Amino acid sequence: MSADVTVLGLGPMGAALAGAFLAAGHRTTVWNRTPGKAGALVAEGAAEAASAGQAVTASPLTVICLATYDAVRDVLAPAAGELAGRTVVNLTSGSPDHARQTAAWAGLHGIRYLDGVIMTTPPGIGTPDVLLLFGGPQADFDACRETLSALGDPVHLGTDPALPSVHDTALLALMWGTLTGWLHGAALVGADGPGGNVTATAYTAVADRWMTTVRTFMTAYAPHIDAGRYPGGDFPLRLHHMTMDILTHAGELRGVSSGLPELCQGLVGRGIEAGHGDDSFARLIEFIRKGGGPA
Ligand code: FVH
Repeated sequence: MSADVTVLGLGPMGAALAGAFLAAGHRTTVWNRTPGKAGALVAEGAAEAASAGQAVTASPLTVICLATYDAVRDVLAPAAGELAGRTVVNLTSGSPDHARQTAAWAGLHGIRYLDGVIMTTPPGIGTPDVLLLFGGPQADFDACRETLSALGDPVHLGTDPALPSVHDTALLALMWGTLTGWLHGAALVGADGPGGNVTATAYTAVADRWMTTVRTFMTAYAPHIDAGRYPGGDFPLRLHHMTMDILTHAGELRGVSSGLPELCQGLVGRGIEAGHGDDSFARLIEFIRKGGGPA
């Protein structure tokens, strides 16, 4: 038996969520502040409710996905009575404080609450390996895990409702850092030789293989960060710095922007100047953390 689910908010993401629940066979009730956005979903079998309060009484589980947490408060507060004893999964983007405050509010009203983030854009919803991250009581997550799997791969990070938001920004940092490095590489290979003879597509096929090695670096360095000890092994900061010279020089030869190599080399240089040339790359976390460097 597929569980019934209510979706509050039919922006691009809310509509994609509702569509995925319908596609997975869940009886789905939808509501949006501004009428007129439910037509396509109703045609696919959704029930449209006249108010948020009416919508939440249709299902044991309500998924809310609005523009802001202020909007979430505006919508949920008047429906608090109807929501008591039911579960709310909030997939609105916000800060860790937003998540904790909303969880505390839900607790006061006897509402089961999970905070979550979606690590994709609307067209990715319903893809089995797309990450959706959740925080809140384990039992509440377990109770709706199967329903949420209609959206992608739901992962429970822990009982703290702020954990998804904390990971959201960290994963965005990883994405933009990685994409900037990839673009820099595409600019380098595209500027090589007369007319630039390596296409971004050809370069990306090789870069994709290289990411396997980059992942092994992350996996090896993470315990260094957690332990606060950074054994350099056969690839210490000193060697990173020398290798970065090659990158800087290659950019100069091809007239490619020097912003990224300068950023990397500046950071590694600070580590070496502070006496950490024999340490691993992970030592640089101390120059990135709040305060910008060790005492
Ligand atoms: N779209 C995306 O790619 C990203 C991917 C990652 C996560 N986000 C977050 O999802 C939330 C919803 O995003 P959205 O794309 O659906 O569109 P938004 O424009 O952010 O939200 C539109 C809905 O919010 C409703 N809304 C706004 N203010 C209020 C309010 N005061 N009371 C009730 N509802 C409100 C709006 O209603 P309406 O304007 O149609 O009446 C839409 O339903 C968001 O947090 C992203 O960061 C999406």
